[in-house]
Order: sequence, then structure tokens, then C-alpha cells
Amino acid sequence: MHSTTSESPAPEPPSGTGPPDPPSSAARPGPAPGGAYSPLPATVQQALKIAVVGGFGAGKTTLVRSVSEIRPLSTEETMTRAGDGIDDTDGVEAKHSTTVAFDFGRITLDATSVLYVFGAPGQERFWFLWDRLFSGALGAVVLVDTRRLRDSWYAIDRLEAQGTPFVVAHNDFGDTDHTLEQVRAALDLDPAVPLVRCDARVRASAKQVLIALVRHVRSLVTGGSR
Ligand SMILES: Nc1nc2c(ncn2[C@@H]2O[C@H](COP(=O)(O)OP(=O)(O)O)[C@@H](O)[C@H]2O)c(=O)[nH]1
Ligand SMILES: [Mg+2]
Repeated sequence: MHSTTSESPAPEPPSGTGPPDPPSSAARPGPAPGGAYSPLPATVQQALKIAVVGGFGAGKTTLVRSVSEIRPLSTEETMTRAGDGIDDTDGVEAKHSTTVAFDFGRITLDATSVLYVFGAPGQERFWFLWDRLFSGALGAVVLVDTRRLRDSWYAIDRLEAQGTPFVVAHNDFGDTDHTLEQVRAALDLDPAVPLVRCDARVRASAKQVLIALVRHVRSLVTGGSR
């Protein structure tokens, strides 16, 4: 797997044409229902990487699918009886597939920048992938399912230890009787870490999570809250 950090080579913009116009929403590649091919604009000069992490069944694959304008690469596999006793499905009994390596999607931010979104498997046996995944990442989204809050503790601890900027997104499984303040307290979250609510199935909502992360990273870079 090649690295997609901000240092990654990106296609050269056409020379002598001046700054490119941002693509109109009509011209911008949209979601690719059914996997229609959505080419990377030739003007792209910068590729940024975001990781989406969190516990098993928290909605990582769903979020990457919602936001991606290309048919996301997913290494989703149907769970079999072989996973019995290995994958902890308590609370997510309706889940029949699991990500065995990662999800990968793409969003065009503007004429010159694209965002690559990686969803990382939450199961403990895949944790060895994480350090590589975070290498060069702009930041991370921790997706949280309040029915299984403790599944996100590891991700949060690890991101804090790595110094990777992150936001936490409470994925809405219909359990909105928990306020964001209660979720923040239960996670013992640093007040400087943004916490938002989302529905990972809804593109606009999933996008807002990524926007919250980009804003947070920007505020850190410009001497903001952390
Ligand atoms: N109600 C609800 N269900 C969701 C949401 N996000 C994901 N799901 C469902 O939860 C299950 C687990 O999601 P998935 O994306 O596979 O979780 P992952 O293990 O983190 O990749 C799937 O059946 C999704 O359809 C959400 O925001 N609301
Ligand atoms: Mg998954």
C-alpha cells in the first residue's frame, strides 16, 4: 500500500494556465453510485490523509462509504462462525460483515486538494496496522457508539499518545438520550477535543465530521486551542 501523505507526489497542474478555477459543484466528481469511475482532477497537487477509527460496529465502513466520491475500496468480509468468540458482537448482533484490513475512500476538497479517508478495523487483532495508518495523517476521527463506549478508549489513548489531532463523533444509533456532555464525561475527553454527533449513513452528516476535523487541525496549526 502506498503512502498518501501530504508529501506524496501528485499530478502536475497544467503549466502556464494560472491558478485553476475551483470546480463547480456540477463539475466536481460526485458520489459514485454503483461504482462509476470518478477520475482524479489533473489539477490536484495535494493529498491529505484522514483515518477513521473506533470500535467494532461503530460505523467506520459506513462513514467512508457515505463520504467517498469513488466506490470505496473495502476489504469487508462476511463474518463466519470462525469469528465466533473472536469478534465481540455484543450490541451489534445485526452486523454480518467486518473490515479485515481497511476501508479507503476519496473526497475532492477543491481543484488542488484531495482527502483520502481510511477506515481502520477496530478489532484488537488488527491494532498492529494502526501506526502505519496514522503515519503522515492529518488527523483522525474516532467514531463512538454509546452502547459500546469502552471500545473507543483504546483509540483515544493511542491517538493522544501519538499526538495525532482527532475529533470524536458520536454515531447516532437512535440512542440520543445521551447528551454530548455525558459522552464527553464518559470518555474523559480533553475539553479541547471537538465532539460532534453524526449519522454515518448520511453523506452530509458524515462530511460535517470531516469538516470538524479539518477545522480542528487548522485551529491547532494557527495556534488555536491545544
Ligand atoms: N442507525 C444507524 N446505524 C448505523 C449508523 N452507522 C452505521 N450503522 C449500521 O451499523 C452497522 C455497523 O456499521 P459498520 O460501518 O460496518 O461498522 P464498522 O465495524 O465500524 O466498520 C451496519 O449495519 C451499519 O448499517 C448510524 O449512524 N445509524
Ligand atoms: Mg468496517
